[in-house]
Amino acid sequence: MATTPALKRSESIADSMPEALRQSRYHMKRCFAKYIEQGKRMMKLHNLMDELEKVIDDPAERNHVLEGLLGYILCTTMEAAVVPPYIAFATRQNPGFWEYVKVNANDLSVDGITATEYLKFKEMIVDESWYRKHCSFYNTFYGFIPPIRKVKTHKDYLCVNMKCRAKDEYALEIDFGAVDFSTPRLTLSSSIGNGLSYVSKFLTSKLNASSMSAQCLVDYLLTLNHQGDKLMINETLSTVAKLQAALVVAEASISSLPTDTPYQSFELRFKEWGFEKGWGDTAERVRDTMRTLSEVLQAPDPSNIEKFFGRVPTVFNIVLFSVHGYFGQADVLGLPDTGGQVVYVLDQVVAFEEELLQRIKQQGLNVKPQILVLTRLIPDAKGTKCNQELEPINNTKHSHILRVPFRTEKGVLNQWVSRFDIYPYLERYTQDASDKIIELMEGKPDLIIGNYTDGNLVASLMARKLGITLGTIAHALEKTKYEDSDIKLKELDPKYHFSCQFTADLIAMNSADFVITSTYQEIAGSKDRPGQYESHSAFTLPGLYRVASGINVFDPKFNIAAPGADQSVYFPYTEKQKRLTDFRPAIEKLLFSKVDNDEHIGYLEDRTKPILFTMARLDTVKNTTGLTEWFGKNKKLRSLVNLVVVGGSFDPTKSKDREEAAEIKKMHVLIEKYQLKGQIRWIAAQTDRYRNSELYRTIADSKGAFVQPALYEAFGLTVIEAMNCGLPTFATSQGGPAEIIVDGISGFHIDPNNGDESSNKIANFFQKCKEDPEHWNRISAQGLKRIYECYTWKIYANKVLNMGSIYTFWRTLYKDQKQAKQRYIDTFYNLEFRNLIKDVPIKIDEKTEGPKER
Ligand code: UDP
Ligand code: LCN
Repeated sequence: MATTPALKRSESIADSMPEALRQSRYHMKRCFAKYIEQGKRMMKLHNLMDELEKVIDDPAERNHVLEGLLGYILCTTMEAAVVPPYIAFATRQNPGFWEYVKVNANDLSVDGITATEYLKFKEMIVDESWYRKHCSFYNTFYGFIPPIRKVKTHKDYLCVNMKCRAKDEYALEIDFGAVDFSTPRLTLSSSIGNGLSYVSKFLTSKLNASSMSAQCLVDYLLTLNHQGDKLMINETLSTVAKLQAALVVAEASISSLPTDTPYQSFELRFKEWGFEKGWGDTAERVRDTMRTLSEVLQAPDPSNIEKFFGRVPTVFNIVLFSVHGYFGQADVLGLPDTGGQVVYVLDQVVAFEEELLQRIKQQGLNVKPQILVLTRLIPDAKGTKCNQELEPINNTKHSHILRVPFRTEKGVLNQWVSRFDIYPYLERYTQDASDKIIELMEGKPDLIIGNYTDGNLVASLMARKLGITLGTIAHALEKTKYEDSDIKLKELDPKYHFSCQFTADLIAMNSADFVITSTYQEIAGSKDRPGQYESHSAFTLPGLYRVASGINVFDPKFNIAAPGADQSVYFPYTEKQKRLTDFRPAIEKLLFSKVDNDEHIGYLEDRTKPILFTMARLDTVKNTTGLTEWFGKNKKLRSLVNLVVVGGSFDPTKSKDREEAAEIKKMHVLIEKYQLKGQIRWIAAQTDRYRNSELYRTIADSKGAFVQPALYEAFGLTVIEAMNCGLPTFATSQGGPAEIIVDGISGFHIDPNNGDESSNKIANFFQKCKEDPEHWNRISAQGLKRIYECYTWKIYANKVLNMGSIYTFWRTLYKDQKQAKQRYIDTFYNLEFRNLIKDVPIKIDEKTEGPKER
């Protein structure tokens, strides 16, 4: 479509749409009549466009309409709810900016509506379709349609109850915005995700605005301690004036000392003046930190504020929650539900510990940091170490995995539980885990970080209980992974328990002091696609509750801190001296032996061809079967390369994971259907990251490429692993990878919904490499450059620890509002979440062990 004009800055869709419709009134009357022809339903942009195409069949005429304002408005439409005679549009001109309008199809009149009104339209559609289904069920089984009040079963109740929802004036509506009105907000889409730097700016104006706020900073510094030992200042310096004066004296006194004089040599004198440890390890560092604080107190500015908080000793002990399992350091990757999150958390701990040790040394302190990763202890550990309570974390000195079992009324639960069914165990787990943590750490941690819905919920419950700063990491918010997962609640809930999951997500994201994301798109999407968090701003779970304001993506709590890949494992194929040559014979067999066994099936007839490689858990959303089908269909691609797929296992009856079993079956069907034997090698899930890294590099030796074809990928660690190994990478345009790779430069984007286009793009690459081998080298080198510039754990750890420090102060400034919001969250948790988990079946163990519940 040709480029269309945007609205003037001041114009809303509601203002401009009447004129846009007037300009093409004849066509629009017909088009809107067509939209409502089929009655109540939801329409996506492509449905709206398809209908429009049918109505205006002359392409020139159609282009004329679409090139105008109307085309622009339609293109900003994310979805439309058709409830004759109205069509309600949910439009989004820019990330985070939504506007809702309704158009009367009879007279094309336009009215702006609120998010709530729009959601009611959606509910009416769902209500009607359920009621219809309900009636037909009764008709079939009982030969009559029930009057609305005669309900027998719980299901009936829900149906009838839901029938009334859209019209129910008192239906439950969740509005976090109403209890969160005083914290400052960003206003530009481009600033979203830069919370840390904006908090420094907001702090600047707050500290500038009143002497009260500067006193808050002094009061905050007075609270700092490590296990009861005061840090930075003591009560002698209890006011801004006293602190400022003492800083001048202290700075003057150290300026005459050699820069490397250790703190201990002037510690006693400083103590008399009211200073405690924590300013630095040497005279130079102490002086610099003091100068920074003096400048902040004199005339605050964001860079000094950020620098000062980067140095304040606030965080020594961190607890990370990554609850669902299998969580371990060996033999777990590729097991159901165990993917990138485990890799991320373990690498994150190593990076945190290194950064903490460096900071503590520079603060002049003699403190051992402690990091605990809390996960679930699974007695039936299937040969992994997931039944071991305490496990030191590799490549760290002071960090451990602490496993605490799930308990039910029958005692300890022995078996693995899918992440979708995990909710009933979490409250008791929080209690048990908190007790263990406090025992092991001999006190409270300074920072709690949750991972994924379950870990975030537990982290928020514990942070609330102990009054600790909370950071959350979603990894993947399930809501956007499944199309229309909100209004399809009734259909999806029995399988995925999304009602619990979305409720838990809302609780955690609203409890968090800061939210860590891997990419911008995770928060606010792109021009055309809403972000994962953004999709929680307004939505409805018909029959449960309506969310008028779930999260605000302009909240400065959002921060992008992208993970890296362990570069001692994932290094370029060109670093010959480091290559893990011991794996060569095993990898040779893995790729090329001709037998089928438990580890691999299929074979590669022509081993001189480059290898097209993919590796992922065998989830539907990973689309490994999609890639296999694209390959099967594309003759040119098949002539150029072999396909190697790592993922899942081969016997669907043995898989415990619902989605995996279906995908396994599909893989077998595709191999048969496209006669792929001889050109495909399907390798079962791999659990050794060292061997995997060598596998990536072996594929690079073959001048092959990595493909990440997911229907949607939140971030995609495999993408950066492959790029770290120097392997040219094709990755989905849907989600995080689109931000990691600059298309055509450091790799390629592929559209998972357009298999032909994607497989041709891959085939063209290999064709081009055949003609110009330098092409392969260029993409490989650019991929590495991109990684080194943006995706390393060092950058990550520095950013996140700065967050821990600055948000710990920030939350004290908004204490009252935070408390009010917490009360709202508590109510939501108690009255909604606790009820929802009652519908999730508790797993029955074949054998249980451990103390029985009295
Ligand atoms: N992985 C693995 N073996 C497999 C499949 C995946 O070791 O059979 C690893 C992969 O190397 C990566 C992680 O699991 O480190 C997957 O992370 P990603 O972010 O790509 O996806 P997720 O599984 O978290 O959705
Ligand atoms: C979960 C996912 O789905 C991936 O996209 C991420 O890379 C992984 O977690 C680590 O954050």
